[in-house]
Amino acid sequence: MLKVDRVVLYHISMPLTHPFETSFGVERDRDCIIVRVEGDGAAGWGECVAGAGPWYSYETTQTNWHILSDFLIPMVLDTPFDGPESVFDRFARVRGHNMAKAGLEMAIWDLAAKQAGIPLARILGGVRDRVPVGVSIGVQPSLEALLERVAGFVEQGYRRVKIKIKPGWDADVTRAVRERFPEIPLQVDANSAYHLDDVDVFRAMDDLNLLLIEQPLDYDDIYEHSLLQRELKTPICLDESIHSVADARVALELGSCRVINIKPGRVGGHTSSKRIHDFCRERGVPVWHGGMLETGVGRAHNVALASLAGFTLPGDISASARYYREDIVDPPFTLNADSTLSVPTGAGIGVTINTDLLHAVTLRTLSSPA
Ligand code: OSB
Ligand code: MG
Repeated sequence: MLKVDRVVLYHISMPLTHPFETSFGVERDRDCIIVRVEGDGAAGWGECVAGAGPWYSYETTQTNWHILSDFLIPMVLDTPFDGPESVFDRFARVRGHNMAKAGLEMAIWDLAAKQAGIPLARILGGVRDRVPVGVSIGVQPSLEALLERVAGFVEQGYRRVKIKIKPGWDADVTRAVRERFPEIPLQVDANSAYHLDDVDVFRAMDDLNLLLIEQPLDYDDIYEHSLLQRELKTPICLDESIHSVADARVALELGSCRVINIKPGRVGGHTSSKRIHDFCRERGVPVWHGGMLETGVGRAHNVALASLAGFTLPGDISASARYYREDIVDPPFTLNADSTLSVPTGAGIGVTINTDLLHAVTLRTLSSPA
């Protein structure tokens, strides 16, 4: 039996070392909720990946706070769980709000792993002790700045590069990066900035030997992606459009993509991620682990999940220093020479929380029961 006695929410704001610009806007700070759950003398940690505004999806820090405090936390404190795999299904009564669900669900997975004294990666079914990673690079002020930034990350040892694209910053810049770095595994992410009649933009990138084109069309579209995929040799990868194993099934049946990006926040946590992973694996469809500029708490969860066998493409899980001057976990995540992050070997998420720094970046807290 897995019993949660107390849940504490921390709404935090941490400055990013560099502004992160995508087709939906610029982020300068990471505004999010860190979740602590307590049970049987142990504490588990999770992170809600929504940001301050509803730009990537409809969820925000404020909706996460509301859904957690008014609905999800009471469901957890009510009744013990058989195990962490049953948390997601108990939350099914709440429609949507996957990022709110995931922050709490993943904290409970950490708690369960700590109570069992084993690494989170192990109870999730991970098989790797290091996970291959790349770097996601935002829109830059100029092409020169972009080429310099790519070169800097390549020098640091990142062996897979993703660049953000948006109308006016797409095929030409991608071609320029490909010409400067002819061999580097390269992919692009549009964050839903295009429409079907922009097909020529993607045709112009189709001969650049890209690993994939991520979420070119609407954030909630699956059908039109199937029409675009037919026109391209390059695999389309869906991010924003996939919220469940049911969505993944529709996308693969329709031929809307050949690769899926799994972000546990977007799909409701580890259990839902594992279902999508297992479904894709059975069908021989590669998955990779996306990122949401997580602090070390979310990053530790991502590294553990990405250690499952089906995560065969490099993840958007860069080292702590790529995002933050100082991370809220000890030790921070660092890049290995082979462009991997090591999966922590301690119990649960395997990193400890730097509580002084956590408190320093906290805007408000809520403890249930008080
Ligand atoms: O679409 O993958 C995305 C960051 C915030 C919101 C959406 C996305 C991203 C990234 C960053 O690409 C990946 C990372 O955490 O390094
Ligand atoms: Mg994306």
